[in-house]
Amino acid sequence: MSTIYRNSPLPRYYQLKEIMREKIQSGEWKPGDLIPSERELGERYGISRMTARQAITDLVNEGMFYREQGRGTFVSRHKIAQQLIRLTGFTEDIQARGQQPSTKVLSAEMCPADEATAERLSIKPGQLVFCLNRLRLANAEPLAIEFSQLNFPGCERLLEEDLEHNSLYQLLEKKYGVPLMEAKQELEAGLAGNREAQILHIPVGSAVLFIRRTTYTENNQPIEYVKSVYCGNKYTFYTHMKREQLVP
Ligand code: 16G
Repeated sequence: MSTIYRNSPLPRYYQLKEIMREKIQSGEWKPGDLIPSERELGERYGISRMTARQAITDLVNEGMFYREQGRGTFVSRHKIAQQLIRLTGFTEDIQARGQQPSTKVLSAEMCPADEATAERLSIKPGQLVFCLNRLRLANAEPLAIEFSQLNFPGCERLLEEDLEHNSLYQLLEKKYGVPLMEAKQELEAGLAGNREAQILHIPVGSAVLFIRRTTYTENNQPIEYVKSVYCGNKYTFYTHMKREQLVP
């Protein structure tokens, strides 16, 4: 993406963020580089300064950029920290490690939401949601089983997608116009039962990590509730924490 599409369902500041992210990922903008000013970005992409400011501020908050008083905004040098606070999906995570992601779809169907799912997705129990069960692999080795339940207008169209060869997050953002804004996640240690052991090719009783994630689009609207089981010995979760500055 290198242009801002006026009739895209994605907000303009969000499109600009993606453009700037791509410039960093492709190496066009290097750590320590001064990025164009709000005015320059506004002129280049035909958007208002306010919109450009919102995109820059978001990337400053994500740790991609840092501001220096009176000098401008620069690309951060702390590459790892960026990865830690960005909301990413499996495909992106595995590619960032230089490995080859792949997927086996175990099932994909519309099914009624149970109580717990309905609560997470702010809908009524029994409402039909898109349910996707996938085995996720890295370099052809099974890494995780993910059971995703999605609800947004038109989510049933996902039934027609090739989810074996496409990233769900990329489809949501690029094709369905559903920007992913934030996620809440719970992690819990556990042991693999029969079913998990069989699918993940690990012995019954191996250490696994159970993860539950709720992902939100704009206006705090939950769209995805995912329950996953990760092989305990193959995945590391990093968190980057900052101590709050005490105001004297
Ligand atoms: C991650 C997410 C999962 C999301 C998936 C999308 C965790 C624990 N879960 O695995 O919620 O559905 O990515 O991946 O990180 P995709 O874009 O490759 O389909």
